[in-house]
Amino acid sequence: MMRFSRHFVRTAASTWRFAAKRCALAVAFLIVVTFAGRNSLAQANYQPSPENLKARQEFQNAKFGMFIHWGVYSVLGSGEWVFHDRALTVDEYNRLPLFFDPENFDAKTWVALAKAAGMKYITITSRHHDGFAMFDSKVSDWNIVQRTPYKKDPLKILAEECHRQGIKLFFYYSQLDWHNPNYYPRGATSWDNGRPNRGDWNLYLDDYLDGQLRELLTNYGPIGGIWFDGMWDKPDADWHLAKTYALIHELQPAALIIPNHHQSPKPGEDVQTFERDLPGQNTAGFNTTSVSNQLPLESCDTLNGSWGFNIADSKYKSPAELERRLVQAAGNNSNLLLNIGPMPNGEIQPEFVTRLQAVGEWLSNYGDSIYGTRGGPIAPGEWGVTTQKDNKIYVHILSWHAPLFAIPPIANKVVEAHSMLDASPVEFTQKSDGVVLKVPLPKSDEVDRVVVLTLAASH
Ligand code: H79
Repeated sequence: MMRFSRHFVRTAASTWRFAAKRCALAVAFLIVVTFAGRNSLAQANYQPSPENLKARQEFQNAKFGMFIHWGVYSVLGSGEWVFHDRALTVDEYNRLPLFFDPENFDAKTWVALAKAAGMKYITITSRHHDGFAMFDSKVSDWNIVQRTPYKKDPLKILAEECHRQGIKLFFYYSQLDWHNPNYYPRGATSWDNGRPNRGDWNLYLDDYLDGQLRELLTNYGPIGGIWFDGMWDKPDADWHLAKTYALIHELQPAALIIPNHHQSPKPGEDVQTFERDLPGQNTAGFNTTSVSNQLPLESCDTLNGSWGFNIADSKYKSPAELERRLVQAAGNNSNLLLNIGPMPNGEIQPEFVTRLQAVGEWLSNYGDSIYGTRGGPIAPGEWGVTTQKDNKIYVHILSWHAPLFAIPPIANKVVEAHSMLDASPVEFTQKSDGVVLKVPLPKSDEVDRVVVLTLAASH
């Protein structure tokens, strides 16, 4: 009996141990499967977290952001594509960081300018297509701290200043890389720049790209999100998006993923962005015409014609053009991300500064019709757009030639109308077939005649 029971006990114990081991294995297997599944499946069934949904609302309320293209390419004053456009070799381009020493870079001035312009967030290139990290990266030495005489991390300095001044900071990140040999097979923009004809694509994505994103989402405090660019270089490649997107959402659930891939939004993405276009218009020729009715929208454009500093580009948009652009974006339910390319010495050229300050001044009068609004009830047209907030509709008349201005029917009763210019009342008649506003012709320097309609609460 004793023997039996000892034997039984031993057997039972080893059976239990075996079962426990098996069980642990099964659990481990399940965990692996669940996590692997989470990467690929969870983004497919992506449910944005409450923090993310809140961040989307805040993003939409912000309406106006500053885009900054700044890198070692700025030294040549020929835009951010100079590596490609001059078909330089990697060895040649490797010299550029040696001359990048922005002694006048002052984050306080940059952030103060964004604020003076009425911008609520900044999106800066953490690295562009040259793959050069403008931040302290341990993933490779192709970065500003290790390769330039400047030796500092400007993104760190900028992030701290943004946090101090209450501006959200987003990082632009190019998935396309003209420098790393593991960006292979190469894409549409490739040229023979001295890289070997082999490379490990998985290593590029899983170690290099995800490694740098982990740094950006860990070392700079809470960030607004990641603005991806360059996927269009290899539209059919497997970019391991589910894995990368899951990583971002895991590290910072409120960070928004904003991909500039020119396609319809994919699972895991939080904002749809349009390059040099209002949503759906595709005047640039490479954007998609399908516009999400779920995601916040953003449209980006340049203040002159260039993204990175271009010494030969004097096609500055006037303050009036910029203000109209912002109004049109808002009326299309979109943000405007307006770009400047600072100089290699860290300064922002005066032509940008004065124009941005003028837009800021305009916004100090008209901001109520932009910030916190959504696209209004009337379809945008040649004449202008509408925005709305609470019980107000802002009719932005950008072009009109008669003292009477008619708009289509509005569901709620209009109880009051006034001009934002001087708060003077605007005469109007509302009938079932539309609303007619009496608006005197514009003054010659008037950019946007904003008529504010106050609606009765619906019953
Ligand atoms: O960072 C700025 C530009 O450097 C970058 N995006 C902005 C925000 C940019 N790169 N290219 N473009 C903008 C223009 C897009 C050109 C394209 Fe094509 C036409 C992409 C796809 C078709 C050229 C031809 C590149 C691939 C094929």
